[in-house]
Order: sequence, then C-alpha cells, then structure tokens
Amino acid sequence: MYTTDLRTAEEKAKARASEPKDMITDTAGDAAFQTRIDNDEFIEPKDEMPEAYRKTLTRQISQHAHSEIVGMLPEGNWVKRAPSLRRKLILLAKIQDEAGHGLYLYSAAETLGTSRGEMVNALHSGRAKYSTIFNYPTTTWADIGAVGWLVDGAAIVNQIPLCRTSYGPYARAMVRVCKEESFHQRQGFEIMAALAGGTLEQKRMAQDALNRWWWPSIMMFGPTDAESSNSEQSMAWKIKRFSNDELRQRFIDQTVPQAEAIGLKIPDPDLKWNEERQSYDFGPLNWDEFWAVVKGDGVANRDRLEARQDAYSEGAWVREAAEAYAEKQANAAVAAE
Ligand code: FAQ
Repeated sequence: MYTTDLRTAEEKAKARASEPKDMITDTAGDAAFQTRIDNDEFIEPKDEMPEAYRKTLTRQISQHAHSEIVGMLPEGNWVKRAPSLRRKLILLAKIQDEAGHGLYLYSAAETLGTSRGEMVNALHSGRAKYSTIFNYPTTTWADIGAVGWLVDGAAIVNQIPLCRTSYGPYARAMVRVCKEESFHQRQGFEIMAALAGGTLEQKRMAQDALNRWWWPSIMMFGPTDAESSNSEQSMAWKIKRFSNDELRQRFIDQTVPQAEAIGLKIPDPDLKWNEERQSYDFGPLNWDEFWAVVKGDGVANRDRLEARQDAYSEGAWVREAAEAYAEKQANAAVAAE
C-alpha cells in the first residue's frame, strides 16, 4: 500500500544518527522543511524531516491505530446479542472496518521507521495511549447506537481534517477511513432513531445511553487548547489543522440538532444557543475523569488491555504460520531461479 523502506527501525535510527547534522537538524534544514509545510506539500516517507516531526507523527498515528483496534472490543461485546440478523450483520461489518482502519494506520506509521511489533508492544506494556472513549462499557443495545452516532460522529469531525494532514501516507489512509466512519455514524444514528421512536422503555434506553456517552464523547477531542501540550507544534506542522476546542465545538453544534430531531435531550443543563457566536455554549467537562481514564483508571481500562494481550498471544500461531509460509515461498522462489 505504501512505499516501504525495508531496513529495520534500528538500522534506520543508526543511519539517521550518522547523517550530517545539517541535513535534518540545523536551522536551515528546519526552515526548508517548514517552507514545504507552509506550501501545503505532502511529506513522504523518504523525505527529510525533523526527528521531532517523525516522533510526533509516530505517536499520533500509532495511538490512532491502537484506538481503532481497542475500539472493536466494546462493540464486539454485542455481536452475539444484536437484536436481529440484520443488526448483527451490520455490526460485524462495522467491527471489521475498524480492524481495517487499524491496519492502514499501522502501515502508515511503519513508514516512519517503527515496526508494528514495536507499536503493539508499546500498547500492551501500557506505554502507548489509545482513546479514552473505549474504556467505557457498552451495557445495553442502545450503547451500540450511541457509539456509532456519537463516537464515530466525533471521529469523523476529528478525522476529516486529517485527510489534509501534512504526512502523505496518513492523509491518504484517512480518506477511506472517513468514508467508512460516515457509514458507521449513520447506522448508529439509525439505531438511536429506531429506539427513540419505539416504546417508552426503548426511548428511555436511548436517552440513558445518550446520558452516559455524551460527556466521554466530547472529551475524545482531547484536553482544552490551553492544556494541550502537543497542539501548537502539531498545528505549525499541519499535522493537526484545527485545535481540540474548535473540533469539539463543531461536533456539539452539529450533534445537538440531530438529538432534537429524534426527540432526545443532550444531558447538559448549560447547553444554550449563543446567537452572537452562532454556536452552542456548553457546561464544564469533568477533566479529572478524563485524566484518570487516560492514566488507566477508567471502568474498563484493565479489561481492554488484558483482552488485547490475550488476543495477541492466542494469535501467535497465525503469525508463525504466516512467517513460515512466507519463508517457504521465498525458498521456492530461490530454488526456481
Ligand atoms: N484519549 O496535546 P494533546 C475512533 C492525550 S478513533 C487518550 O491535545 P494531541 C474510531 C494525548 O495523546 C479515535 N489520550 O494531544 C472508532 C497527549 O498525550 P501524549 C481516536 C488522549 O495528540 C469509532 C495528551 O493527552 N482518534 O474513534 C486523548 O495533539 C468507533 C495531551 O493532548 C484519533 O486518534 C484521548 N481522547 O491531540 C473505532 C485521531 N486526547 O501522547 C471503533 C487522531 C488527548 O503526549 C469504534 N488523533 N490525549 O502522551 C488526534 O487527532 C490527536 O492525537 C488528539 C489529541 C486530538 C486525539
């Protein structure tokens, strides 16, 4: 899918360390790089880039990939209990899409010189983050609607600008991801609309799911701009095109009318249309909860990590078989020459 440099991460790091310093780290090199960014050029895997740019991107893309993979778990919980065959098929297809997103993203991150094994290891050892949202449990079928509507909805708002992020492989991966997320958002909204238009009990279920998922969904956009340690540099490099607060506001403004359309109430007493700003004012977010979840103390953090570690060890035989097959093919190709 991408141009792949076949050297190991270690070999690449060694090669970079031996590069003349003025190639990548001096002021002139950085200025030339920034000029390319300012001219909206895509940066490609073999281009020169400041080490900090490579590091920031590897961090963001790998965390994004981990989120897609861990994000399969809360929904996977409902495959067996989906209320109809149609719902089950749709949910299965959605979860498979998320696996695909994780794979494109790991591939994009690998082009920066870190192997997938290293990234996965960082996740499993608790060193790498993944989105806070996936540490909340899906306790009713309505939660599957809320995840599609709100979580995929928030993901789209955050990810559409990433289709124009400055790193080529990441931007190209995001085009397809966004198309699929858009379908996911629609199916989630359709589940919520069906429940909200159903019996009193179903409507209560939908409202309860909205009550529990609203605040974690708007926290997905990350800390406020004042607290966002990476934003300033990431925006200067056009990795991020909009700030966390700008995207959060955009999501709220577009989601409130959707809730109204299906007769549900956003659980925020301070939510109010601001005529002057042409946007909604909203109440305070619980940042203590956000940071606790980031640090591993959410309701489901431990379960999620354990499930990923188990899946990885249970899948070891598949990786071994694939490697043995690849080796067999390579040997056969040599023998045929
Ligand atoms: N969760 O300086 P900032 C999906 C961390 S995919 C955990 O503002 P940045 C699809 C942040 O890493 C959802 N940690 O950071 C799906 C940093 O710590 P670090 C994932 C968070 O990177 C749907 C620190 O806080 N999407 O939903 C979070 O500039 C349904 C300071 O923050 C992406 O990853 C958080 N929510 O901005 C799948 C999109 N927020 O790393 C299945 C790409 C912040 O320095 C089912 N990523 N932190 O140690 C981004 O756009 C950015 O990375 C942000 C954070 C906006 C998430």
